[in-house]
Amino acid sequence: MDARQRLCNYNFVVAVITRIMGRTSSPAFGSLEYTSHRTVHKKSSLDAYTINTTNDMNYDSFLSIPREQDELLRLSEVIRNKEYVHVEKVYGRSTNVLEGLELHERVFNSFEQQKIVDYIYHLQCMGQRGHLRDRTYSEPKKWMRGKGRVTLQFGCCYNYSVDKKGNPPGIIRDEEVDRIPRLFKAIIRRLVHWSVLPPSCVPNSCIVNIYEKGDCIPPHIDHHDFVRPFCTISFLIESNILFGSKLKIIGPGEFSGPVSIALSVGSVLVLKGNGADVAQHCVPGVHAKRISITFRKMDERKLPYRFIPDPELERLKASSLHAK
Ligand SMILES: O=C(O)CCC(=O)C(=O)O
Repeated sequence: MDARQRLCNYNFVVAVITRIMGRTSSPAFGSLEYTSHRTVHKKSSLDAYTINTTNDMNYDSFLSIPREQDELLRLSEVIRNKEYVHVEKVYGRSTNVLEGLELHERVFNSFEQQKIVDYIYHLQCMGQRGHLRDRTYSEPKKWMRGKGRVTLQFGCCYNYSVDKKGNPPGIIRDEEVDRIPRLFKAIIRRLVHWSVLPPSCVPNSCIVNIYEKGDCIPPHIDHHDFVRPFCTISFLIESNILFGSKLKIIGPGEFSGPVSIALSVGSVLVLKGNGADVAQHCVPGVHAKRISITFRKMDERKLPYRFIPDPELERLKASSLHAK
């Protein structure tokens, strides 16, 4: 039994004891798999949780900043870099392949990171115990260094390459995964209210990547089943992301490219324009455990057949808080 499984078992025991004692657990963790009362359609425990608690809990409290004044202070501390330039010849033309990239740093502080990461570990435990929908949680077999990383998908099932059933890369429209959890909706709300993402592009899907030491994501351009902009939030360690019109694969988890951008902890990288569509990007094998969450809005023509829009996300509009 490895440390992760021990933690999973520990969380399970704590949750059961908590339930027996009739208390609810901390909202940051949620009592996801154990809220079995009034279950509506228990295909996934996360679903049961979402359905049962829609009106019970204000998800703002997950990332609570008590007063508007504090939020303005926090907002003023965000560092935004929107001036990335790297010129390459693309189809014979000099092109800034980084046009459209933005890095917003200090969007999440260490306290918030802790809540988010703890919650992700909790989701991972649920996945390991089979309490999430089949395609929500995926833990690939490690057969060589740099291969595979744990992923959790919400909102839609995305296929990175042709799967066992012959589905091509992209959104698998007839596959269901769990809906976006409340804490992640609170994150989206912040991204829109803090002008990291425009209200016209509120994400309705996300992928959590849990990288162990040595795990990577190879060079790619995100599929056009997702509209632009989309964004990635980084947690646990600072790591580099490489960009370039043609990134090179040197070996397992080893890549090279002309531009390396340091993704600080709590930062949000926004991809659009050439930065999303001309340049490839990749994360070389990480030096220690890392977690990222990529939020994306699906092209309306590619929505899963049984997709139900989330009213809270639909209502999201730009707040009166103004970014720098
Ligand atoms: O982990 C990251 O920062 C990058 C993730 C990514 O490129 C993706 O999910 O497509």
